Amino acid sequence: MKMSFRWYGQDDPVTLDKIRQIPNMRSIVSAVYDVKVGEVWSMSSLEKIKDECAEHGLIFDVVESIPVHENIKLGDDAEGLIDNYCENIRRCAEVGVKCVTYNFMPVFDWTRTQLDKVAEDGSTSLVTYTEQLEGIDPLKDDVRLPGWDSSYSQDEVRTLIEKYQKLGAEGLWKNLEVFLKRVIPVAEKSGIKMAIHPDDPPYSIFGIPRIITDERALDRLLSIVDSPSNCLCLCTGSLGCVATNDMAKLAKKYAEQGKIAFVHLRNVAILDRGSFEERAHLSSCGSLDMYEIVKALVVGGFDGYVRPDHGRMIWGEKGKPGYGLFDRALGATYINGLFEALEKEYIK
Ligand code: DNO
Repeated sequence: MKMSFRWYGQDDPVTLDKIRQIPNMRSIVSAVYDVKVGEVWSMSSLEKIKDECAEHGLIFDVVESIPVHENIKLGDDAEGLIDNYCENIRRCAEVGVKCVTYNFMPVFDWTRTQLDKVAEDGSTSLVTYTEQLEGIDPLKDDVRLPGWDSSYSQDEVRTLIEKYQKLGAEGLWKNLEVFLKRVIPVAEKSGIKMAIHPDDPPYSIFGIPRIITDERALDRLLSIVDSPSNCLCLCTGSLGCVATNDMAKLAKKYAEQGKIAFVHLRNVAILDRGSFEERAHLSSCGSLDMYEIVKALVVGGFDGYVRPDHGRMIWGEKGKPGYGLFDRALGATYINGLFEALEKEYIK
């Protein structure tokens, strides 16, 4: 297992000085944020991230994400944008990146209805309550939810939503297929594993299709291009917020197939009707059995990247929702403990 931590670059209040002090920290997960989605990343921006990480004894070898432009997902004049995407993969490889995370979620990336739900112990975390989602109609209301790309105006968001509603799930699959058939061979040649992030949450919202939601979808995705570079980012908190996704089973199956390039470890409490709360990483804090999930990875032979995913805000920390230092560092330490114990037990 290669322990990693997400870093949002120089503006991130969680600095590399701090990240390097977390025990067993190895890799930095980052991206180029100085150009618009769809454009080519400059080599100097990539090299700067690499050098800064190296100065702190860390390796920049995971990218999260090279975002996929909406026109690629919509199959609308996508050719040149896919060319740029391939070029970005080649450039990432030049600075030593080994794994690139991406998602194929229409319009909205991860979606929560509240960012600061106060728990009994005074910590706050991100939650999605279905009753709050049901009160929102993005076609009528002016809404902004956390995780959404703020570069779109409300009118642009409405137009996009209508296009996706028309496209439907099968149309989206078709465009994913076009994308993968172009991108995966380039990644394979560049020595990069492409790790698709599941939809978060893994069900359709506002009548827009979401397709990377369960085991069937993951099987279908992997069958589109047979390549060691066509891989998964197993995000336990995304897939795991619906009880029908058995995370330990999925971890074992895809680890054995060598298809898990990256793991986001996070615990959630599954509530009624699709609602869920993000919780501390420990098994007893949420619905997921983190021990069983890590055991499945270890026994399945997983040797990719792991990062503690979203943390709560604790000890008065203020920062980017889900991406403070303290709770993610506690998560990393817990995850280190699980891996150490399980590797000693099962890897002889
Ligand atoms: C949320 C993240 C996602 C993820 C993208 C990958 O915190 O896990 O935003 O980075 O979906 O493309």
